[in-house]
Amino acid sequence: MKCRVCSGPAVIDIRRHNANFCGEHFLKLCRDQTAKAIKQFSMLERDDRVLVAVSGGKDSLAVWDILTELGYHADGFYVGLGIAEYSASSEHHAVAFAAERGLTLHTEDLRRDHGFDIPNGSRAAKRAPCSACGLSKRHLFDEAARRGGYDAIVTGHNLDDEAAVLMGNVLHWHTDYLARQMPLLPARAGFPKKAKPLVRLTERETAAYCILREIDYLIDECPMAAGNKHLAYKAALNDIERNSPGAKHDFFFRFLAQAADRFRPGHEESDSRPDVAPCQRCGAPTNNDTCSFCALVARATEAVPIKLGHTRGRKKVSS
Ligand code: Q46
Ligand code: ZN
Ligand code: ZN
Repeated sequence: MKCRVCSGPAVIDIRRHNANFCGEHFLKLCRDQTAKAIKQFSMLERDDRVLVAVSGGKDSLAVWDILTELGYHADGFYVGLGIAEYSASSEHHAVAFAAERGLTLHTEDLRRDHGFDIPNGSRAAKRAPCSACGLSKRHLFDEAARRGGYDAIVTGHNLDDEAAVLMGNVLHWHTDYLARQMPLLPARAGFPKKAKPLVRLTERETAAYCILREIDYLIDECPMAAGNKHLAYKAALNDIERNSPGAKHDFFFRFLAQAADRFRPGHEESDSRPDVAPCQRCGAPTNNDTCSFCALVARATEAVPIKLGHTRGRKKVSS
């Protein structure tokens, strides 16, 4: 197996590119594909201050590493979810990555700063754990970016993630979600722009990137993901991809090129969003008097007697 670029010994085959790559040229391919996605979707300006949502897993550490390699000013933001050993280990990996590279990582902790954790809080609020978790992370990333004056929030979503979400949205024709399934969501009404620069890479490739770059990432999946439909869609797409290399890429990128416009604001099939005003509790932009996160905090803490710590707000752990 020879590298397509230099004919040296290859370390990875990528069937959808019909090519093999040595370590050096595979790392270059990952950086090039990320730069191509940033350019293709006008995700970032060269002088943007970027806040990377870091979980300690392969994708978030890979995107943080690649953006730094590409010369972007990228800081990290980690949210502690209070999910037993998983959260302890994910924080350890995020903190260690930042410390080893002299990068700035801000942290916030649901239990310490907001009085609940995902397992107990979601039960008390009668929400699915991933729903409470997603809502909390979106809110806290937005707020951290607004407070810190960041221009963009970057997440490590890869091609497998986006194709699986698309499959779920198409299967159930969630047209309002299809309208937002773009690799770049522009800034609007107090929310910073959100970008997914890894959409041209699969999770196999981000894992290989981390191994070759000697990035120590959290391998364990969140225990709350078990039974998640998203995982079933990923497995189904992997089956299809095995017989038809490139199908996953075409499914997602041809949707973007040929169908996504139909669901965007301004098009008759898209939904229209009402104006936003500051949340009466936290000041975040919201469509209601109280934002969804503050409503979740109220319900999640009613029945959960967790003592608040002394430290509120973001904590900078490394720079
Ligand atoms: S961390 Fe949170 Fe995921 Fe765990 S509780 Fe669900 S959403 S599975 S990215
Ligand atoms: Zn090579
Ligand atoms: Zn609020």
